[in-house]
Amino acid sequence: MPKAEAAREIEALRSSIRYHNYRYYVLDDPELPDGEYDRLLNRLRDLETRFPDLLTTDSPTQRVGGEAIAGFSTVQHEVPMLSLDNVFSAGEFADFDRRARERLGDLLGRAQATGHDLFSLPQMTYCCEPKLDGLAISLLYENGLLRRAATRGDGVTGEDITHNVRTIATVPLRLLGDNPPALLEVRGEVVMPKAGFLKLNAGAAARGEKTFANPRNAAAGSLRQLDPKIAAQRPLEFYAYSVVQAEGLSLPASQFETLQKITGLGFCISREIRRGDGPEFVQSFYDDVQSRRDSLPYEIDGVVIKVDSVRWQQELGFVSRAPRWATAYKFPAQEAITTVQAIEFQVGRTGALTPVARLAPVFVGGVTVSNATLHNFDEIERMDVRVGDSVVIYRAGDVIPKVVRVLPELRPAHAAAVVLPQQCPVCGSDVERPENEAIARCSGGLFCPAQQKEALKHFVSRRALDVDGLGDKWIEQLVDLALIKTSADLYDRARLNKETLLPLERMAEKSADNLIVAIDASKATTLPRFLFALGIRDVGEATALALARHFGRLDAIIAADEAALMQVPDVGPVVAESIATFFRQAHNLEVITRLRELGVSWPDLAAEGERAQPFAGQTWVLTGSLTSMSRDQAREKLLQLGAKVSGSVSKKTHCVVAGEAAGSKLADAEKLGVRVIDEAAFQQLLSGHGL
Ligand code: D41
Repeated sequence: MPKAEAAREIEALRSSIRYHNYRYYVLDDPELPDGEYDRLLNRLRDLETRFPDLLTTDSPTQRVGGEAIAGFSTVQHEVPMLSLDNVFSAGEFADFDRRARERLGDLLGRAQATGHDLFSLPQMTYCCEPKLDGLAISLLYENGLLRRAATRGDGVTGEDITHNVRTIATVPLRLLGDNPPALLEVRGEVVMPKAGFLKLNAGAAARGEKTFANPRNAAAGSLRQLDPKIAAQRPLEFYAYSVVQAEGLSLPASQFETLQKITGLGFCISREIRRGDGPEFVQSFYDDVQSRRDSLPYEIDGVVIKVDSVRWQQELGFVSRAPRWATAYKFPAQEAITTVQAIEFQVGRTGALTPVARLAPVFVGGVTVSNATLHNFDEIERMDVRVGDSVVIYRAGDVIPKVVRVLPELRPAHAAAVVLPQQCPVCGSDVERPENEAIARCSGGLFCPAQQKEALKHFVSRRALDVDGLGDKWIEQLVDLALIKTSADLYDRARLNKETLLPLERMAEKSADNLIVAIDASKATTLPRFLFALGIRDVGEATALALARHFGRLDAIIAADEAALMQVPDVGPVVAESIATFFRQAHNLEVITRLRELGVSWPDLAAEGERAQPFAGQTWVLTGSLTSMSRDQAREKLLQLGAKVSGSVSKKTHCVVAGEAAGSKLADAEKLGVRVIDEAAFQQLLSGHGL
């Protein structure tokens, strides 16, 4: 191929790849299947190898081009990177809003805006952004090419991290468009998405390597590497939040519109950014983002509120490195310091003793917390937590707060070390803690009322036998009154009937009737649910399903030895031993026999291989509400046909079932061009497969 022709093809390929990167990363709306994209990239690589002098550093193949660097050089920020002041409440934000408007009122030569007059000042328009919890960096482009990427540092002097930042797929190496600006400086946040962080840590843990405490540290650690090959393997993303220099590009006089505009140059911005007027709008934005915090792909620690008008921004200026026109409005702290008043041990379903710290009540992340988990005895020893200690506790989303560290310098002289009890605090049986295990267990088994209660709560739970209305409080009373001990007792009408139920606290005629009906209704179940309900150690829903699929019948599972059990996908020696041990216990077999005699039943499945799995390899997503079956039932049927069921739509989704009032997942599917079917079509499909 003549060189001139190669040059033309190379340019065309680069421009096409840049465009498809933009569709994929910025618009989240890819046009090309992955395979096609790879084909373009491979063709470009191939041509660049054959014509090495046509290789340029802005080529999409050159993200991990360079060698490791010897050390970081420093960079002077021409425009200082400002910091942000914080507010923590609606009242504090109202003060920020008032100050800004009063100041503008003065500056614009209007009447001094005080007291009542303030109300005559128009509302301020704000650009509202989530506050991503990552690292602020600055990107400098000359004639459309990425020249330099630097950390914030102290705001004036940062470090050159261009070699690592080039590896981030959402950082354009060359700006999109035909007329690149002579100069452009864009600032934003580098984050590691939560999903990528969990995967990275899981991999590190499996290899026995050090894990990162949070996504922010992981992102920072990745950018601090000398060798860009490491950063290239880390799932990092860049989100732009401001433009500080632009030559040869006219920018709108609005923060919000500026951000929209630079998406056209190839930058990603957060999807949560909104614009609106006044503190009320800001508060609704804050509440909305906070309520969705856990489901966002990245961690955030608040929102950032900016005066939208660039003209007003200039009028307001800044004080000691923080703008007067922007503020962070932080979510309540997730960490707090308090003292440990006692450490107690709770006994779980499998007898595991979980230490719980009773705390002096403390307000953290918006709620008052007075208990925190310590996970297991190892954790107590590792942190050396003592009664009387001051500790840092952490609370995220709706998970149980946990003790993260002790503050030894605040330890009182009388602080007492915790000893592992030798006897179960509930039933008095011996506590066992095998040599190399972190978990201590009560050896009482189903003799222990605590284990009885937890086993029963699990048995009736939604994903197990799903007994409607039999909540934890009822189970506790039923066990405390010795009405029931095992799951089989639930179905024994000589023990549990209207007369025996009525003496329970808060039990009325009607609720007793309803409860009996619900318990009876749960008798018709499925093999995977029943297996899961048994509460075998290490057997969660997925393993229960795999066992049911593999063996088809319960008796085959009971009869299986460890070697046979290990034939099941994902069952290793530890799980196989748990299962075999469970079915060797005479009392477990007795309970199972009684359950069957009392009418608990399920259809057998054809063992694996005999039954087709027409949906094997497909990922399905359910959205909206179905009228003919519950979401759980729909999910179960899909699993039976061999499909995987996922909670979110991606390019890889095979099909989305959209029920009534389907929301964002339906929109996602339509955007990605994923097949969508309604409930009627879904039912037809199921019946075609005998379900
Ligand atoms: O998401 C963020 N972390 C974020 C940080 C954001 N959305 N906007 C920001 N805007 C600014 C100004 C107003 C100074 C342009 C910021 C930051 N600064 C910032 N990040 C770290 C220090 C300051």
